[in-house]
Amino acid sequence: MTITITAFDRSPDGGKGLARDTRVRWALEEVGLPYEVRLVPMPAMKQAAHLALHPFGQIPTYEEGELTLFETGSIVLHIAERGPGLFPADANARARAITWMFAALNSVEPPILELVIVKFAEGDKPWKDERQPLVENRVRARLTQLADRLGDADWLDGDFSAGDLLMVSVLLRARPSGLLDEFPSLAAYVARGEARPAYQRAFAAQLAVNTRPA
Ligand code: GTB
Repeated sequence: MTITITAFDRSPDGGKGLARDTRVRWALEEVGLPYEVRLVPMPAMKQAAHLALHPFGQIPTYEEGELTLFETGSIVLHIAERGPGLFPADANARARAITWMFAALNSVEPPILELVIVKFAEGDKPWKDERQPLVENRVRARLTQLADRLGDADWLDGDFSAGDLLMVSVLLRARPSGLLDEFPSLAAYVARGEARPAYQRAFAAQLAVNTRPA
C-alpha cells in the first residue's frame, strides 16, 4: 500500500528541515518504508480537499489505503508500530518510549513554540521586549530539566526510539534562537540524531523540494 504524506509546496524555512514533514520523513526512513510526497501550496491547505484530510488545514498528513492521519505524534506512533527500529520489543520500554513522545510534544515543544511566536508573529507588538526574556527563561528551565535527565546518555531511555526522534525534532526548533547551544549535552544529543543516516535522507529529501527551481 502506497504511503503518501503532504508537505509545504515551499517551506518558509527554505529547507532547513524545521517544518513538521521532516519528522515524518525521518520516521519512515528509520523503519524503511517507502513513501510519496504531495506538495500543498499555502492557499490549498485551507480548501475543502485538504481540510478533509486535516481539520486544521495544516501539513503534514499521512495517507495509506483507507487510513488518513494528521498530527505528527499520531503519525510517528503509527509508523513506529509498522516497522522495526523506533519502538523497543519490551512492553514497558515501549510505554516509556511513548511517554517520551508525549513529553516532546506536550512539555518541550510548547515553550519552544512560544519562542518562535514571540520572535516572529508578535515581533511588532509593544510587549515583545518584555515578553521575550520571560519566554526564553521558560525554555531554559525546561531544557535544564531535560539535560539533567539525559545526563551523559546517548538517548533518553536505552536505544534510540520514536521518543528521541520527536525530542530531537522539537529541540531543532530551539537552535536558531541560540538557546540550544547553551546546553552542550542537548546540542550533542541533537547532533547524534542529525547524524543518523535516516535523518540525513529525510533532510536531503525535504531540502531538494525546497531548493528546486521555481
Ligand atoms: N500539531 C501539529 C502536528 O504536529 O502535526 C502541527 C502542524 C503544523 O503546525 N503544521 C504547520 C502548518 O501546516 C507546518 S509545520 N502551518 C500552516 C498553517 O497552520 O496554516 C510548522 C512550521 C512552519 C514553518 C517553519 N519554518 O519556517 O521554520 C517551521 C515549522
